[in-house]
Amino acid sequence: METKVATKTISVGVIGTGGMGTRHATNLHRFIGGAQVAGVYDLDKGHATQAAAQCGEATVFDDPMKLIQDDRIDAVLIASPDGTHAEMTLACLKAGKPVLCEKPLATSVEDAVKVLDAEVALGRKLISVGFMRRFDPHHAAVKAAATSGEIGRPLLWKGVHRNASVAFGITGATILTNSAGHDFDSARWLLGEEVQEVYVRGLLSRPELHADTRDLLLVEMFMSNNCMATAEVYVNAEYGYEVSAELVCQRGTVTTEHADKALVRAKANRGYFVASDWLNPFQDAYVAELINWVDSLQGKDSFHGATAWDGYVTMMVTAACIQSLNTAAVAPVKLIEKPSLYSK
Ligand code: ISE
Repeated sequence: METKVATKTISVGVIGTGGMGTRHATNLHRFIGGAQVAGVYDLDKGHATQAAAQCGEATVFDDPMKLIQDDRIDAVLIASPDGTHAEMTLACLKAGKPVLCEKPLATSVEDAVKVLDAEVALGRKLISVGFMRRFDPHHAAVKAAATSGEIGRPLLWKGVHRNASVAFGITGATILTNSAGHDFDSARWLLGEEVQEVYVRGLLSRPELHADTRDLLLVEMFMSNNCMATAEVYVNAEYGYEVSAELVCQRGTVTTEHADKALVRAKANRGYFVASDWLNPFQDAYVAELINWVDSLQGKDSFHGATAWDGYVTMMVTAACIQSLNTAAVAPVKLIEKPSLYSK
């Protein structure tokens, strides 16, 4: 990540102040000493104004492009709807500003390639992508155990990704683009290998849903170096939100721990609460991601999270998964050669 003058407070503009954008903005304001929220934008100006009020002195912009170009903004955090990410990220590159873009980096292969090409042409890594599981302590512990060498090399990644519910009529393609991207990134990152082929099947969990819905997906990934990965992505699990990952290694396995540690006795039951969405289970990860991002902008550290290359690869895997789901056949993932910018 590019360096700025060390210790300069980074003025961040936040685009999109729905649940995720507001969480990032308030995390920046409360927990990140080296940054301030200087601007916010949302299509719903009322939302933007509410978020600004929680973050001190932020200016409410009425146009995201003006926020990106404004001299008072050093860096941009994009948390607007998925379909806007590529265009906003390209505008940040044009303005020469670092950007932390929520996943997905793009919603089509064409746009992902456009963004990657633009950054490679610029020759500077300005883009970071919000695959926050890379900063989650539970996932990081799995990575550390796997790379310790104690249990041999990882062979298989197994993921479970459950959401309580999603909007009526959502398609398998949207779930693969919006939700499953986390699993593709987690598998690549934890195995340290690239996806070569995928096979996806999906089903409709309840007859009362739209007939085209595929809300329970099984994804199989065949990876480089003779590794495999498999994910259950179920977005209408009703009971709550859960994510886990397990690595089967040559001489042992390692699995993420659940975040909720308190034993609760209530309603003739003894057990653990389950979160209703991702904001609290991944709160530590969101904060760690922001700390590392801002440190990298201040020249104190390099950014350890996902780059535009990872965002591009995820979109390529997503497109292959959509093809596989539609054809019930194995689909190849054909990546371009990794530009040298991302090997540094
Ligand atoms: C959401 O946008 C997220 O990022 C969550 O982590 C994921 O679990 C959910 O499916 C997405 O919609």
